[in-house]
Amino acid sequence: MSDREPIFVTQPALPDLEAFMPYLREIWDRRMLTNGGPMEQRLEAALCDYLGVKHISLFCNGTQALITAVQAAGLSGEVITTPYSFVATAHSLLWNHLTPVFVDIDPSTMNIDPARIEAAITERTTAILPVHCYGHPCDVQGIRQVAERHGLKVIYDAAHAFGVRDEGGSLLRHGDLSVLSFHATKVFSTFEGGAIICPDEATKRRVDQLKNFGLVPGGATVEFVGTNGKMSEIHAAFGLLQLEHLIEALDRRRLIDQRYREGLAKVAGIRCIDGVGEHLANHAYFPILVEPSYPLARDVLFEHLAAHQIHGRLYFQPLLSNLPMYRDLPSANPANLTVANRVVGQVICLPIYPNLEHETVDFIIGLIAGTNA
Ligand code: T4K
Repeated sequence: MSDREPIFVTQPALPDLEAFMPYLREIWDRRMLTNGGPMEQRLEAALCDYLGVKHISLFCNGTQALITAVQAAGLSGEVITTPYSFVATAHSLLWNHLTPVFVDIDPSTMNIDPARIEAAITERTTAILPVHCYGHPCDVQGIRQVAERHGLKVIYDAAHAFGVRDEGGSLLRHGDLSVLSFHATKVFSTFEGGAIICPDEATKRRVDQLKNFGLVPGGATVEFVGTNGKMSEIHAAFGLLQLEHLIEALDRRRLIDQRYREGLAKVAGIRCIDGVGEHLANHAYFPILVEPSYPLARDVLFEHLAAHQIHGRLYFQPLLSNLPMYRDLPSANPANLTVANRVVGQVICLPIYPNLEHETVDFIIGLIAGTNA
């Protein structure tokens, strides 16, 4: 075992603690701690501005936001989704008494393959729940076309896609709703947190109501079976502080991404996944695929890295379709999901975060290339 300090897949970038003190003082003085306070409102406005979207509703975490987005869309029956994601994606459907229908992924992006969606549609299908996995954009046009042909709603799980853009603007503008996560491990964090991007003011009002127990504004009565999904003032304040440092943090991520790509380009059997153009991406994750031509099996390489204190992650193993609560669904049959079942045995997410030293990136590249073994 190496005597190096352990390096994990991510590490939150924390601003100077002193810089948080004025925010705390403001909250203490005001004694307004939650329930739509000024910090929450300021963060909503700042994020609309930063992300280039018009309506956003903040949540206590991404999972509650996802569950509420699915509820707000008013779905029934079956929802088509990807097996290659974090478990919160499929769980948001079960929480809403919906049946997930898994469709295989595109091997070049790891996102749901629109060409396979149509065959999975039945008369019970009401929506598609794709994931911009690793922050790499889905084929949004392909998905929109299928959805329009069949009158389906589209809710994007954009938990990884904070700040990602395409040629037309924010990636979050696609679909009926998009959902973000601001968990500690994410590009933009409020410790725990999340958000729903809404297409219009009326939808935002409904979502705001659903995350506040279903109370009508003012609290005179309750219209819906809502939840408590609100973001507290302290979390919102941390978000405001984080935003001040975000551009610098994204830039550092971009350089690390570039360094990995250059360093691994000549390593036979290692494939880096192409995302979106480098100035449009957020470099949230750095997944590599260990292909059969690499001299070691994926698990052997993973253990080799861990023995040198490099603790990557096998996101997203196990596949959702292989988990106990999903594996008996007809769509979970591995024969329908051959790409996802193959890729999940090849992937390693390497460490990437703003304070990761370039020397460590070179060390990791060296381990993978065999020069430091
Ligand atoms: N949809 C998708 C597609 C998602 O990926 C997620 C969450 C959601 C929805 C739901 O959003 P949230 O409800 O979480 O907002 C993590 C996160 O818990 C989860 O947010 C995330 N996706 C998922 C992909 O990853 P773990 O179990 O890998 O986290 P953990 O605690 O092992 O952390 C990984 C490494 O990060 C640690 O080894 C050390 C480092 N770390 C972690 C934390 C929490 C720190 O340095 N500081 C920290 O505070 O799940």
